[in-house]
Amino acid sequence: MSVKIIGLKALPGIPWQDKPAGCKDVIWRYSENPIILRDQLKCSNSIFNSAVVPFGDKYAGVFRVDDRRRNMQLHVGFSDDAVKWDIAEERIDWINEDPKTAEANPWQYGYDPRVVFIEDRWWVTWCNSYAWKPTIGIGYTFDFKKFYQIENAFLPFNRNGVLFPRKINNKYVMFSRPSDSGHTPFGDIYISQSPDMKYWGEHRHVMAPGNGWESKKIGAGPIPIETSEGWLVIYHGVLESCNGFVYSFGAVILDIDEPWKVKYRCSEYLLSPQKDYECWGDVPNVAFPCAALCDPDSGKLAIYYGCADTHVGMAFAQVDELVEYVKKHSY
Ligand code: BMA
Repeated sequence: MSVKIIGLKALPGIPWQDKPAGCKDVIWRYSENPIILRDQLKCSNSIFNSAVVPFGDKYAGVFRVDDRRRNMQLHVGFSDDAVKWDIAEERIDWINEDPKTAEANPWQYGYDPRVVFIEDRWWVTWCNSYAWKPTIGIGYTFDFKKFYQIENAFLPFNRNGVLFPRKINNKYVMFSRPSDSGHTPFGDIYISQSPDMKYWGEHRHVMAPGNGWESKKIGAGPIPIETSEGWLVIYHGVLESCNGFVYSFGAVILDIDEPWKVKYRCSEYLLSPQKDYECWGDVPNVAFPCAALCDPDSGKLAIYYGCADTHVGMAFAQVDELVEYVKKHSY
């Protein structure tokens, strides 16, 4: 492989699929999509925008489950092969060890989780309700059994908080996307930095909306992947049509030491909602990526994305091909 993938471990047991003959795209969908169906749980109206990670020699994840009261909840799940998931019926019951934090921020709702291992634990970020307004919640777990919540990173209104997988220049680094209280008609990606996961500052602008497919708003997706070419970041972009928003995803490569600096930004989307399960559901025309699993030796990549705010799909790529594609179509 021409592109080196840094800091990731080999992935066992995933039933990878090769690019289908004749496929012209750099990303291809899993043939059995969607991999998680909306009614997999007794309590679920829908299961989508979810985060998965390697855990021991298997896989674990935090899943967005909108229950049948249409409340947005986070549930833990486990898998042997990263495709068939066993998701808990009960939502995660966050432990808040600081009574002042617990009092200030009782659980209301949470959605669109991301999960990443940094140093000694798995960190979870999500869109968390504070005073019934969205901002970035943060928590961690050592074992996917007990989950601890700490202070929210920011004031409302904010969404799409995504951590980098290691400190950069001795600071934790997180993307976020300041927003409004509703279905925000704007949105740029920013970076914030923190010495301790509690106090966030040194905010930097990364990117504004761009070409048609991402002309309304953008937001970071899976955890960035460190490569010899820079941070490979998959993100969603939104187009506003006469029939509502259309969520696709694309990719950008950021500078390793100053990740607010864009090196290459792909002018085209990589995947847009075109299959029935992406176009039909509670919110039509949504492909919303929240996680990616990457095997460093083979460069195989599996991207997990919410489909139509209803179920979870999976798509594959080859990291070196993807990096070359982004560079070739950069503007
Ligand atoms: C965004 C978020 C996502 C959702 C998307 C499309 O604002 O709420 O959770 O997938 O809208 O409805």
